[in-house]
Amino acid sequence: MKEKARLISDIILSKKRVHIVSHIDADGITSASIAYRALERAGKEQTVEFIKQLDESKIQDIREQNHEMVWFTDLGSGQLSSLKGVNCVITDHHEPDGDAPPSSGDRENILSYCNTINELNPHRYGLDGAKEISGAGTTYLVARAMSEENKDLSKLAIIGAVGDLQTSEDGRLVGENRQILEDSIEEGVVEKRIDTTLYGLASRPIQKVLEYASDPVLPGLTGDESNCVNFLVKNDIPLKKNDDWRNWHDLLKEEKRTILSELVKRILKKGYPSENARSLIGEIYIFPGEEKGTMLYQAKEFSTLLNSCGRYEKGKIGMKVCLGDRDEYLEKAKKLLLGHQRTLVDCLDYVESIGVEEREYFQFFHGEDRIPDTVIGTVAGMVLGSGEIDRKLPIFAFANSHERDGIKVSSRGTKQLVDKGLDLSDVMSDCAKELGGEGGGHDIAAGALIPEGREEEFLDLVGKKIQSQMD
Ligand SMILES: [Mn+2]
Repeated sequence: MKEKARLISDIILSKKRVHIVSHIDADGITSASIAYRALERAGKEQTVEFIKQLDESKIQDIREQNHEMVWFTDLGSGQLSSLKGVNCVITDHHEPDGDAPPSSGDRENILSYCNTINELNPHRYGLDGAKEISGAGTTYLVARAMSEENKDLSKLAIIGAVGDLQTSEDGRLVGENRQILEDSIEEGVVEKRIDTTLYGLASRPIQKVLEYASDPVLPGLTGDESNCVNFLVKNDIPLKKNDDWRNWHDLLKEEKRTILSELVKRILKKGYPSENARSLIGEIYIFPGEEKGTMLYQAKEFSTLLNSCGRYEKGKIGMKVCLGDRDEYLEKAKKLLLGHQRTLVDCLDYVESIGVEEREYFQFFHGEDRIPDTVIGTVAGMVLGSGEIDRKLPIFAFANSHERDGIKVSSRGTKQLVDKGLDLSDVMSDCAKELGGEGGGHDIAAGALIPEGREEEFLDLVGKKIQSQMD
């Protein structure tokens, strides 16, 4: 991959102007930010655009714009054969499209093919694009090849990987991501710690961290603020320091230890799986250069902020924050997040009211017009992680997509299911294609767009496909 990154870097450095086209989520926003800063440092002129999906009409637009060079980040590999003749480079980690040569086989052949299309993608090297490196990671490798000075951009690659849920069960980044993590630690922009994996450590009061916990669910505490307050008081944890709420990073080591061991006891006593207890503790990534007590202090929260910019189609606001704005654009980003959180609460309430229907090989719900297609994937993931439904079946969620004229489908699995053979990327792309739609993504999380009114047919195909994968 280093070799390939160097080649792409040489191509980019030979151009004057580069147009960046990136995916509009945390990984895509960090990818574009890495590319933007690297180009700026190299004295290039650069423009950026964020898109939800690289479809045929978008490719046609780009073709007609006649850019000197287009740099696709966090997308492009799935549309490789349609991009022939576009003067471009690609740094991506999604599954390459079916018409491209296979990712295994004769190494020389693969490398020579890759050399003609200038794409950097871990799948070409037998690496797992869902776990080992993200779009921001592949983009970082090219930035790093462009100049040693870009080593500090490794921080953004860490945010991208965390945002794309590449960490393993114990919170750790693995594979190529680990190398990037080492760069970032050497550079002093990231620190790794063993701590709790619960969300909101930097920006929420402790009782709110417990109340909002969803992965894992804390029995008797999740969703019940007064129980959370009582729990802390009973364990002699002061909630405030002077007049301010304490956050997790304000706690003493012993206080953290008390809370965690009490939580583990609670989870086990209520009969939840021991892996829930284990998943409470893991590796976390923090940024010493950011203000403690803000959302930018920890990778998980930083990436959440960027994802909410993406969902409201405000990729550029997220990018400004990545590039260092801590003022106007940070405030805008926070407003988007607040709105997003309200939306999610409403959506979860809706799913609870309609219920999740179980079939033999999967479970599903339909968000109709009540769940925006931009958040349907997140909602599906939250429902699967809620502790209220069976985690032994992957979940599929539908939502009407007016903008794209069809039905958006999102699916989420678990690591256990993937280990047993589940590959949602294949499920979504095959089943959608059969109905004249399109789909793809990762083995553990994938999406599709299918024609209206074909949901039942789609589910039939999905059942058969999963059966064939798991048997
Ligand atoms: Mn990505």
